[in-house]
Amino acid sequence: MFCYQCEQTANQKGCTKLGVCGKTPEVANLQDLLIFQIKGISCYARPLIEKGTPMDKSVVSFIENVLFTTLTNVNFDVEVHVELLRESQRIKEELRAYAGAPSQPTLHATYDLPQTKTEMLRDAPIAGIMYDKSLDPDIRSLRQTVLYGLKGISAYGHQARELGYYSDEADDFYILALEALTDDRLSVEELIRLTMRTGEMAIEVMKKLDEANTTIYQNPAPQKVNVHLKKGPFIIVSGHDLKDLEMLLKQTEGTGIHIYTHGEMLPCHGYPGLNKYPHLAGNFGGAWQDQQKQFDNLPGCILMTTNCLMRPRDSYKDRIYSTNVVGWDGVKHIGKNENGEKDFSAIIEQALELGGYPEDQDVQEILVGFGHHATLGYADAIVDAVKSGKLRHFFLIGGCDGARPGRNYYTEFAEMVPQDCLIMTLACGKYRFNKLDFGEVAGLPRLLDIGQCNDVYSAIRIATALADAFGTDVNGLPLSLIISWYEQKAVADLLALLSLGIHDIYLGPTLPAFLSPNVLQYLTDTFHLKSISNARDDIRTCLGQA
Ligand code: SF4
Ligand code: SF3
Repeated sequence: MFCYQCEQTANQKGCTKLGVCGKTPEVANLQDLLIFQIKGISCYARPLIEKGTPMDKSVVSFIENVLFTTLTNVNFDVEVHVELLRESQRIKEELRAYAGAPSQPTLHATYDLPQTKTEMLRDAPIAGIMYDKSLDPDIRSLRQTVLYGLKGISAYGHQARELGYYSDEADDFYILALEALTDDRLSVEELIRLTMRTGEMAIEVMKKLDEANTTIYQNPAPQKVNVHLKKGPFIIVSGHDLKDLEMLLKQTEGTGIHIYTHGEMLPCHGYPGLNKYPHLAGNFGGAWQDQQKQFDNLPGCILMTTNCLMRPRDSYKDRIYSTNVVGWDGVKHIGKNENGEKDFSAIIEQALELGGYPEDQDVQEILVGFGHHATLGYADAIVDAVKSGKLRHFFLIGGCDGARPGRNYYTEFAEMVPQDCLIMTLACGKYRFNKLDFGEVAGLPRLLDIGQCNDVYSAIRIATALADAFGTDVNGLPLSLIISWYEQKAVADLLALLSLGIHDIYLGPTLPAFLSPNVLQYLTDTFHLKSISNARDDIRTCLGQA
C-alpha cells in the first residue's frame, strides 16, 4: 500500500505498512483499484458529455460514492470495496457497449476487473500512486491534489444529493477531471488550471449543499447548546449528515430517547428545522480523534453518518452503527430502502435497553448558529465597529482537528487573539477552543461558530459581503485565515479559497505530503500560502506588527 492523502500520514511521507488511520493494506489496495476503475469509467463517459448526452445520474452517484468511500476515516470494510469494484466493472462494460471508444485507450479504460478478491488484489499494484516510478513528481502531485479535492467535493455532493440537490456542472466535473487525470499529455500548467477548477467546483457544490440545508431546515440562527448529558436513554449522532439526524429525530419522537450531536454535527443545533425537536438535547464530547476514549463505556448508542470513524474498541463495537458510505468490518450498517428511507429501530431498541445515565449532568452551554444569514444580520454593526476602531481584525480559525500534538497551536492562537478582534470558526477544529469563554466585542460574541467544514461557503459569503461594504476585496479586509487540515474535505476547502484568489492563508499543523517541492513553491509564490509557525508570531504578522 501507499497512501499519503491525509495529514497524519506515516512520517509525513506515506503509509506503506498499515494506515495510521487503521486502513489495512488490503483496503488501501482495493481503494486504489476503485479509483483506477472510476478513472476508466470516466474515459468512456467523457465523450458522451462532450457530445451533449445527459449523464446518467446513477453513474455520477456511483462515482461520487466511490470517491467518498475512499476519503479518510470513512470505510474500512473489505467486502464493501469488493462489491463496489464489481459494480464498477458492470458500469464500465455498460458504458463501453453504449459509448463505444473511450476518450483515450489507456489501461484505465481497457482494463477488465477479475472476479475474485484475490485476483483483484493481485492486479491492484497497477493502480498504485507510485506505480509509475518515472512519472514527473509535479504531475503526480497535481494529479493527487485534484483527486483529493474531488474526494472532498464528493462528500459534500453526497450530502446534498441525499437531500435532492445537485449541480449538473459539478456532476460532469467528476468525470471530466477523473478522465483528465489519465491524460499523459496534460502539462503542469494545465494541471494547475484543473486544480483551480476543482476549487471552483468545490464552491459550486458547497453552494448547493447550503441551498439544500437552508431550504429544507431553514437558515441557522444563534442557539445555545448544552454540552452535558441528561438522564435517560440516548443516541449520539456523529459525522456531517443533516438528513440522517432528521430521520432519527422523527423516529425517536415520544420514545424518551435523547439525541446528542457529536463532532461536526454540532452546527445542526442552529437549524430551526432540526432544533424544533425537543429531544435534540445537546452536544457530546470533542472532535473525532477523542472518540475511542469518549465512546468507551457509554450507556448509549452511536450513529456514524459520515467521517470520521476510528477503529471501534471492543467495549463499544456492538453499540456503534454506520450508515451512508461509512463502514467497518463487523459494525452494524443501516442502509436505505428504494424510497431513501432508513429504519433505525435496531439502534433505538438498543439505546432503550442501555437506558443511559441515571442522573442529569451539570449544564454547560455553548453558542452556535452563525451561518452567513445570521452573521450578515449583524453586518451593519460589524462595519460600524470596524470604522469606529472598536473591532480591529477578524480571524477565521477553523478546519479539521486531528491527533497531533502540534494542534495545540490553534488553542493558543484563539486564546491569544486580542480582545478587540473577532474570531470566526468552522469544522471540527473548533473543539480546540469552543468551550472557552471569549466574551464580547462591540456587542457581538467574540467567537462566532459558522458551522461545518462545508460552511467555508458561509465564510466566503460573509467575507465577500464585508469586502463589498468596505469597498475592497477579501484580501483587502482586516481578515486572516488560520486553517487546520486533516482529510480531503479540507483540501477541497483550501482549493476553494485559492480559486477565489485569497492570499496569505496560514496552513497547518504540517503541509500536505502530496505537494511536491515545486508545487508548494508555486502555491507560496502565487498565493503566499504560509505554514504556521507559533501562535504569538503569527498573530503579530497578521496584525501587521511583525
Ligand atoms: Fe495513512 Fe491517512 Fe492514508 Fe490512512 S488515510 S492510510 S492515515 S495517509
Ligand atoms: Fe473533522 Fe473528520 Fe475534517 Fe468536516 S470530522 S472536518 S476531520
